[in-house]
Amino acid sequence: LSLESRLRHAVDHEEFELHFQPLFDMQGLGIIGAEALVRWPQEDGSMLSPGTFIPLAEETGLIRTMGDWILKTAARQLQSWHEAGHALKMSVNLSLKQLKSEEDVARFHAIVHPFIDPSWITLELTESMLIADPTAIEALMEKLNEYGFEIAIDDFGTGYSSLSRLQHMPIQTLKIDRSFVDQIDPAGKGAAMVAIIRQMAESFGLLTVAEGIENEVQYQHLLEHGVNFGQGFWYGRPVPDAEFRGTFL
Ligand code: G
Ligand code: G
Ligand code: MN
Ligand code: NA
Repeated sequence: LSLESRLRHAVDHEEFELHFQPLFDMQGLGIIGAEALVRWPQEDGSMLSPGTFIPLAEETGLIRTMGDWILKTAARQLQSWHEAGHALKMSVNLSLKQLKSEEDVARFHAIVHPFIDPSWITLELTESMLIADPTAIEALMEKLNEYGFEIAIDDFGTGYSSLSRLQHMPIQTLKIDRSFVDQIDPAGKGAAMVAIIRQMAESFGLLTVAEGIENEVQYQHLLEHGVNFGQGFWYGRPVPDAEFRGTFL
Protein backbone atom coordinates (compact mmCIF):
# COMPACT_ATOMS: atom_id res chain seq x y z
CA LEU A 1 0.00 0.00 0.00
CA SER A 2 1.26 3.48 -0.80
CA LEU A 3 1.93 5.92 1.99
CA GLU A 4 -0.91 8.04 0.66
CA SER A 5 -3.55 5.29 0.87
CA ARG A 6 -2.33 4.28 4.32
CA LEU A 7 -2.53 7.90 5.39
CA ARG A 8 -6.06 8.22 3.99
CA HIS A 9 -7.10 5.10 5.93
CA ALA A 10 -5.53 6.49 9.10
CA VAL A 11 -7.38 9.79 8.67
CA ASP A 12 -10.71 8.00 8.07
CA HIS A 13 -10.18 5.85 11.18
CA GLU A 14 -8.62 8.56 13.37
CA GLU A 15 -5.49 6.47 13.91
CA PHE A 16 -3.34 9.29 15.27
CA GLU A 17 -2.16 10.26 18.70
CA LEU A 18 -1.25 13.56 20.23
CA HIS A 19 1.84 14.03 22.32
CA PHE A 20 2.24 17.07 24.53
CA GLN A 21 5.37 19.08 25.18
CA PRO A 22 5.31 21.41 28.21
CA LEU A 23 5.74 25.18 27.99
CA PHE A 24 7.23 26.93 30.98
CA ASP A 25 7.29 30.45 32.31
CA MET A 26 10.97 31.46 32.13
CA GLN A 27 10.84 33.52 35.33
CA GLY A 28 8.77 31.33 37.60
CA LEU A 29 9.77 27.92 36.22
CA GLY A 30 6.14 26.84 36.46
CA ILE A 31 4.38 25.05 33.63
CA ILE A 32 1.90 27.26 31.77
CA GLY A 33 0.79 25.06 28.91
CA ALA A 34 1.60 22.47 26.29
CA GLU A 35 2.12 22.16 22.55
CA ALA A 36 0.15 19.37 20.89
CA LEU A 37 2.27 17.37 18.40
CA VAL A 38 0.70 14.70 16.22
CA ARG A 39 2.10 11.17 15.94
CA TRP A 40 1.11 8.24 13.71
CA PRO A 41 1.41 4.84 15.41
CA GLN A 42 2.40 2.00 13.05
CA GLU A 43 1.43 -1.66 13.16
CA ASP A 44 4.96 -2.66 14.14
CA GLY A 45 4.66 -0.51 17.26
CA SER A 46 6.83 2.32 15.94
CA MET A 47 5.65 5.91 15.77
CA LEU A 48 5.94 8.10 12.69
CA SER A 49 6.74 11.72 13.39
CA PRO A 50 4.95 14.49 11.51
CA GLY A 51 7.95 15.39 9.35
CA THR A 52 7.32 12.14 7.46
CA PHE A 53 3.58 12.56 6.80
CA ILE A 54 2.48 16.19 7.28
CA PRO A 55 3.94 17.26 3.90
CA LEU A 56 1.97 14.44 2.19
CA ALA A 57 -1.13 15.34 4.21
CA GLU A 58 -0.75 18.91 2.96
CA GLU A 59 -0.26 17.88 -0.69
CA THR A 60 -3.29 15.60 -0.67
CA GLY A 61 -5.55 17.92 1.32
CA LEU A 62 -5.89 15.25 4.02
CA ILE A 63 -4.47 17.79 6.47
CA ARG A 64 -7.89 19.46 6.70
CA THR A 65 -9.68 16.41 8.15
CA MET A 66 -6.63 15.43 10.15
CA GLY A 67 -6.31 18.99 11.46
CA ASP A 68 -9.94 19.04 12.64
CA TRP A 69 -9.32 15.82 14.59
CA ILE A 70 -6.12 17.29 16.09
CA LEU A 71 -7.92 20.45 17.17
CA LYS A 72 -10.83 18.52 18.68
CA THR A 73 -8.54 16.11 20.49
CA ALA A 74 -6.37 18.94 21.83
CA ALA A 75 -9.45 20.84 23.06
CA ARG A 76 -10.87 17.73 24.73
CA GLN A 77 -7.51 17.06 26.38
CA LEU A 78 -7.35 20.61 27.66
CA GLN A 79 -10.86 20.32 29.08
CA SER A 80 -9.79 17.22 30.96
CA TRP A 81 -6.71 18.97 32.43
CA HIS A 82 -8.85 21.95 33.43
CA GLU A 83 -11.38 19.66 35.10
CA ALA A 84 -8.49 18.21 37.10
CA GLY A 85 -7.60 21.72 38.29
CA HIS A 86 -4.74 22.52 35.88
CA ALA A 87 -5.42 25.82 34.11
CA LEU A 88 -3.03 25.27 31.20
CA LYS A 89 -2.99 26.71 27.70
CA MET A 90 -2.67 24.57 24.57
CA SER A 91 -0.75 25.36 21.40
CA VAL A 92 -1.85 23.67 18.17
CA ASN A 93 0.08 23.83 14.87
CA LEU A 94 -1.83 24.81 11.75
CA SER A 95 -0.94 24.29 8.09
CA LEU A 96 -1.78 26.95 5.54
CA LYS A 97 -4.20 24.55 3.81
CA GLN A 98 -6.33 24.48 6.96
CA LEU A 99 -6.90 28.22 6.89
CA LYS A 100 -8.49 29.21 3.59
CA SER A 101 -11.70 31.06 4.43
CA GLU A 102 -13.81 32.45 7.23
CA GLU A 103 -15.73 29.18 7.22
CA ASP A 104 -12.59 27.44 8.43
CA VAL A 105 -12.34 29.89 11.32
CA ALA A 106 -16.01 29.38 12.23
CA ARG A 107 -15.52 25.61 12.07
CA PHE A 108 -12.46 25.78 14.38
CA HIS A 109 -14.62 27.64 16.87
CA ALA A 110 -17.44 25.10 16.55
CA ILE A 111 -14.93 22.27 17.11
CA VAL A 112 -13.30 23.80 20.18
CA HIS A 113 -16.01 25.58 22.14
CA PRO A 114 -17.96 22.51 23.34
CA PHE A 115 -14.82 21.57 25.28
CA ILE A 116 -12.99 24.76 26.22
CA ASP A 117 -13.09 28.49 25.67
CA PRO A 118 -10.99 29.20 22.54
CA SER A 119 -8.95 31.80 24.47
CA TRP A 120 -7.09 28.85 26.04
CA ILE A 121 -5.92 27.75 22.58
CA THR A 122 -2.97 29.30 20.74
CA LEU A 123 -2.80 28.50 17.04
CA GLU A 124 0.75 28.31 15.68
CA LEU A 125 1.27 29.54 12.13
CA THR A 126 4.74 29.40 10.66
CA GLU A 127 6.31 32.62 9.49
CA SER A 128 6.42 31.24 5.94
CA MET A 129 2.58 31.06 5.91
CA LEU A 130 2.41 34.84 6.12
CA ILE A 131 4.24 35.49 2.87
CA ALA A 132 2.12 34.18 -0.02
CA ASP A 133 -1.00 36.28 0.63
CA PRO A 134 -0.45 38.39 3.74
CA THR A 135 -3.63 40.44 3.30
CA ALA A 136 -5.83 37.32 3.20
CA ILE A 137 -4.08 35.61 6.09
CA GLU A 138 -4.23 38.78 8.15
CA ALA A 139 -8.02 38.97 7.74
CA LEU A 140 -8.36 35.34 8.81
CA MET A 141 -6.10 35.92 11.81
CA GLU A 142 -8.33 38.81 12.83
CA LYS A 143 -11.34 36.47 12.68
CA LEU A 144 -9.49 33.90 14.79
CA ASN A 145 -8.78 36.61 17.38
CA GLU A 146 -12.46 37.65 17.33
CA TYR A 147 -13.44 34.09 18.24
CA GLY A 148 -10.90 34.21 21.07
CA PHE A 149 -8.02 32.14 19.62
CA GLU A 150 -4.54 33.48 20.22
CA ILE A 151 -1.95 33.34 17.45
CA ALA A 152 1.75 32.57 17.67
CA ILE A 153 4.24 32.77 14.82
CA ASP A 154 6.23 29.52 14.84
CA ASP A 155 9.86 29.18 13.67
CA PHE A 156 10.18 32.95 13.84
CA GLY A 157 13.33 34.44 12.32
CA THR A 158 13.60 31.98 9.43
CA GLY A 159 10.80 33.12 7.14
CA TYR A 160 11.46 36.55 5.64
CA SER A 161 8.14 38.07 6.69
CA SER A 162 7.82 41.80 6.22
CA LEU A 163 8.56 43.51 9.53
CA SER A 164 6.37 46.49 8.75
CA ARG A 165 3.44 44.12 8.14
CA LEU A 166 4.25 42.02 11.15
CA GLN A 167 4.02 45.10 13.33
CA HIS A 168 0.32 45.43 12.50
CA MET A 169 -0.61 41.76 12.34
CA PRO A 170 -3.15 40.46 14.85
CA ILE A 171 -0.76 38.10 16.62
CA GLN A 172 0.18 37.70 20.27
CA THR A 173 3.39 35.67 20.39
CA LEU A 174 6.63 35.05 18.50
CA LYS A 175 8.28 31.64 18.88
CA ILE A 176 12.00 32.16 18.45
CA ASP A 177 13.23 29.45 16.09
CA ARG A 178 15.20 26.59 17.59
CA SER A 179 18.16 27.30 15.31
CA PHE A 180 18.85 30.57 17.19
CA VAL A 181 18.59 28.87 20.57
CA ASP A 182 20.99 26.17 19.28
CA GLN A 183 23.62 28.80 18.55
CA ILE A 184 23.57 30.29 22.01
CA ASP A 185 26.99 30.60 23.29
CA PRO A 186 27.35 33.87 25.13
CA ALA A 187 29.66 35.33 22.49
CA GLY A 188 27.94 33.95 19.41
CA LYS A 189 25.55 35.30 16.83
CA GLY A 190 22.67 33.18 18.04
CA ALA A 191 22.65 35.34 21.11
CA ALA A 192 22.41 38.46 18.97
CA MET A 193 19.40 37.07 17.08
CA VAL A 194 17.64 36.24 20.33
CA ALA A 195 18.23 39.78 21.58
CA ILE A 196 17.02 41.32 18.32
CA ILE A 197 13.84 39.24 18.14
CA ARG A 198 13.14 39.88 21.83
CA GLN A 199 13.50 43.65 21.41
CA MET A 200 11.37 43.65 18.30
CA ALA A 201 8.68 41.62 20.08
CA GLU A 202 8.68 44.07 22.95
CA SER A 203 8.28 47.10 20.71
CA PHE A 204 5.49 45.33 18.81
CA GLY A 205 3.78 44.41 22.09
CA LEU A 206 4.26 40.65 21.59
CA LEU A 207 5.22 37.84 23.95
CA THR A 208 8.13 35.51 23.15
CA VAL A 209 8.63 31.77 23.43
CA ALA A 210 12.07 30.22 22.96
CA GLU A 211 11.86 26.72 21.49
CA GLY A 212 14.44 23.96 21.57
CA ILE A 213 16.03 24.78 24.94
CA GLU A 214 18.35 21.86 25.61
CA ASN A 215 20.58 23.05 28.45
CA GLU A 216 20.87 25.43 31.36
CA VAL A 217 23.31 27.80 29.61
CA GLN A 218 20.66 28.44 26.97
CA TYR A 219 17.97 28.82 29.62
CA GLN A 220 20.01 31.38 31.61
CA HIS A 221 20.81 33.36 28.51
CA LEU A 222 17.19 33.49 27.37
CA LEU A 223 16.07 34.45 30.86
CA GLU A 224 18.57 37.33 30.93
CA HIS A 225 17.24 38.53 27.59
CA GLY A 226 13.71 38.67 28.96
CA VAL A 227 12.18 35.87 26.89
CA ASN A 228 8.79 35.11 28.45
CA PHE A 229 8.30 31.39 27.92
CA GLY A 230 10.48 28.37 27.18
CA GLN A 231 10.09 24.97 25.61
CA GLY A 232 12.59 22.22 24.85
CA PHE A 233 14.08 18.89 25.82
CA TRP A 234 15.71 20.50 28.90
CA TYR A 235 12.21 21.07 30.31
CA GLY A 236 10.61 18.04 28.76
CA ARG A 237 10.08 16.07 25.57
CA PRO A 238 6.71 15.62 23.90
CA VAL A 239 4.93 12.73 25.67
CA PRO A 240 1.47 11.12 25.76
CA ASP A 241 -1.13 12.41 28.22
CA ALA A 242 -0.52 9.83 30.97
CA GLU A 243 3.20 10.56 31.05
CA PHE A 244 2.56 14.29 30.77
CA ARG A 245 0.32 14.24 33.84
CA GLY A 246 2.74 12.04 35.77
CA THR A 247 5.74 14.21 34.98
CA PHE A 248 4.50 17.78 34.75
CA LEU A 249 1.15 18.12 36.59
O1 G B 1 7.10 16.54 16.55
P1 G B 1 8.10 16.82 15.48
O2 G B 1 9.38 17.47 15.91
O3 G B 1 8.44 15.61 14.71
O4 G B 1 7.37 17.83 14.48
C1 G B 1 7.87 18.08 13.22
C2 G B 1 7.07 19.17 12.56
O5 G B 1 5.70 18.79 12.40
C3 G B 1 7.06 20.48 13.33
O6 G B 1 7.39 21.52 12.43
C4 G B 1 5.66 20.63 13.79
O7 G B 1 5.25 22.00 13.79
C5 G B 1 4.87 19.85 12.79
N1 G B 1 3.65 19.35 13.43
C6 G B 1 3.58 18.62 14.57
N2 G B 1 2.29 18.40 14.90
C7 G B 1 1.54 19.03 13.96
C8 G B 1 0.14 19.19 13.78
O8 G B 1 -0.69 18.75 14.57
N3 G B 1 -0.27 19.89 12.69
C9 G B 1 0.61 20.44 11.81
N4 G B 1 0.14 21.11 10.79
N5 G B 1 1.94 20.32 11.95
C10 G B 1 2.41 19.64 13.02
O1 G C 1 8.05 23.48 14.16
P1 G C 1 7.64 23.22 15.57
O2 G C 1 8.16 24.25 16.49
O3 G C 1 6.16 23.03 15.75
O4 G C 1 8.35 21.88 15.99
C1 G C 1 8.16 21.29 17.21
C2 G C 1 9.08 20.12 17.24
O5 G C 1 10.36 20.46 17.79
C3 G C 1 8.54 19.01 18.12
O6 G C 1 8.18 17.96 17.28
C4 G C 1 9.65 18.57 18.98
O7 G C 1 9.91 17.20 18.90
C5 G C 1 10.85 19.36 18.51
N1 G C 1 11.58 19.82 19.68
C6 G C 1 11.03 20.34 20.78
N2 G C 1 11.97 20.67 21.69
C7 G C 1 13.16 20.34 21.14
C8 G C 1 14.51 20.43 21.60
O8 G C 1 14.80 20.89 22.70
N3 G C 1 15.46 19.99 20.75
C9 G C 1 15.17 19.50 19.52
N4 G C 1 16.19 19.07 18.77
N5 G C 1 13.91 19.39 19.05
C10 G C 1 12.91 19.81 19.86
MN1 MN D 1 5.11 24.51 16.73
NA1 NA E 1 9.33 25.54 15.33
